[in-house]
Amino acid sequence: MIMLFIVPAVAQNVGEVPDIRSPGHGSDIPSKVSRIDIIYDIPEGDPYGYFVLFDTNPGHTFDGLNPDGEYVTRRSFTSPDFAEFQPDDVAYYFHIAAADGKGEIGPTVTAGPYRIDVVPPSDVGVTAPEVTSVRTVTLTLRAEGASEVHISNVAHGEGGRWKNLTGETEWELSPGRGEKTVYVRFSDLAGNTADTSAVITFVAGDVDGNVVLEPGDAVTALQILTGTATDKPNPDADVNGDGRIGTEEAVYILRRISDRTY
Ligand SMILES: [Ca+2]
Ligand SMILES: [Ca+2]
Repeated sequence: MIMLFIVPAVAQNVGEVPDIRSPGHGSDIPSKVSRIDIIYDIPEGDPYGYFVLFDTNPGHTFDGLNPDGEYVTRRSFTSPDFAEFQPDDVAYYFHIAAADGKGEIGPTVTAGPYRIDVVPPSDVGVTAPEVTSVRTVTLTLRAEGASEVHISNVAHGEGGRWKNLTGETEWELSPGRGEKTVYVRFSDLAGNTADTSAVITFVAGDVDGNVVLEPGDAVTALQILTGTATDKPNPDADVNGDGRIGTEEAVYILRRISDRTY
């Protein structure tokens, strides 16, 4: 037979531990700093020391039967280094109760969650057209455990802006022809990053927009010049940046074709 006793509430000799805070961690904010420093003030009563415990449980009560955790006498405590558990946005809680000189334990106070994330995004990738003659391309992005993405024509994490991660995004390639590298960096909320990239070849002077540079493009450029073109030209075929398709484009196209460098 199991007897359950309900202990009547007695006046406790020590009060709740006040002003529990972490200098390095905000509550409920993911961080890659894998040790949590905690400081606290002196409770009312006559505290001799403190029972303290970090775990992933939002609720805990220290009492005479269950004084687990560690016993410390100072007013600060640092967690173990949680990095060894490779937490990927795991919530940790800090529990504390003061004890008086007779070992009587006061009320338990819990602080947190303190979210620790040391795992960068995984399975990252970007899919893009290999060849294009349109300056704005669609990128398909994928990543596990990422919330933001930085895309750049310059380098990973440079010369662009961080945006919320979406599965697809439009991206404008840098000016000029040839191979363009698009640098993609993914980040989680704690700032752990993972990089990937795509190489896209931009075909300049593709007036008719079929992504191949050929004599027909020069013909179309000349038709536009003489006002006899029937189809709208690809506006990104403008190679000299004057906003029009004309002689310069026709000359460029014929020269590129003869060079066999597109
Ligand atoms: Ca992560
Ligand atoms: Ca063409």
